[in-house]
Amino acid sequence: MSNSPNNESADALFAAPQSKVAPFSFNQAVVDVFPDMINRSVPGYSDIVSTIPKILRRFIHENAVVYDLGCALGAASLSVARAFPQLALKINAIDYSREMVERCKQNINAYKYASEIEVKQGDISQFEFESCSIVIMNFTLQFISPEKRQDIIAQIYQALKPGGVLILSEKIANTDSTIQDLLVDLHHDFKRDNGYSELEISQKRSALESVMIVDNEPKHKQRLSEAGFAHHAIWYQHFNFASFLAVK
Ligand code: GEK
Repeated sequence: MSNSPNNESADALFAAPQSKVAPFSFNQAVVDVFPDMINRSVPGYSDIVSTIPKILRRFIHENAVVYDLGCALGAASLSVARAFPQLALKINAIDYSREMVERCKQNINAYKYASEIEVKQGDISQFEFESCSIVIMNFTLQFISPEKRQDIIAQIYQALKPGGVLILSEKIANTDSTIQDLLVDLHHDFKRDNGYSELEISQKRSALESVMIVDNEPKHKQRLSEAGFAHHAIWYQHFNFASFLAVK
């Protein structure tokens, strides 16, 4: 599936043996293969991106302020803008990686929508949110230090208008170790089925070890409740990849 208008390359970043695997970073090499990488690595990614607007139909309105936090190449922002061509939304797409932001701007500029999509480089753990109706955080919180996560969710809750919604997608860990092992194995099968070799799977795993720290479902739910969200649930799960929705 294609999420960007640029020529896309296949992800072979971890195909050759590396004597020392460096921690994963969202650099130019990753940006160049990102749509291929995320679709072949994250079960349910394209379903989630295409279903988000169907959920948002119930929350969206003319001039709604929308945040796409950790926007990467803008897949979620573009999915929303495409789905509501009649609405002038104010979509704020934010990402920490300069290289992602540059490519994201090119993607966004290649389309014309009623909605304004503003792409900005920024760290969402230090961001000041304006009042908004919708926040999308699609596989981003997992890359932020665990000690900053509660504060980010609390800031999002504060910024949302009553009746506003947060969509939070994450890789999650299962609290039952037998099920956790099974889900990890099924995820590796998913990657094998998508053409990744054992070496690619294991080197990518090492690269992500210190960079992507996953929480379990009770931890996410506790964090959402503590921030103030009275209503939240998982609306989608494929193996150990889940998407929560939380309503203020
Ligand atoms: C999608 N949402 O395609 N502040 C801002 N951005 C950050 C931060 C931070 N502190 N830390 C990491 N990022 C996208 C996919 S990818 C998911 C999101 C993945 C950014 C980082 O630069 C990267 O672009 C993104 O979060 C995570 O719907 O690669 O698995």
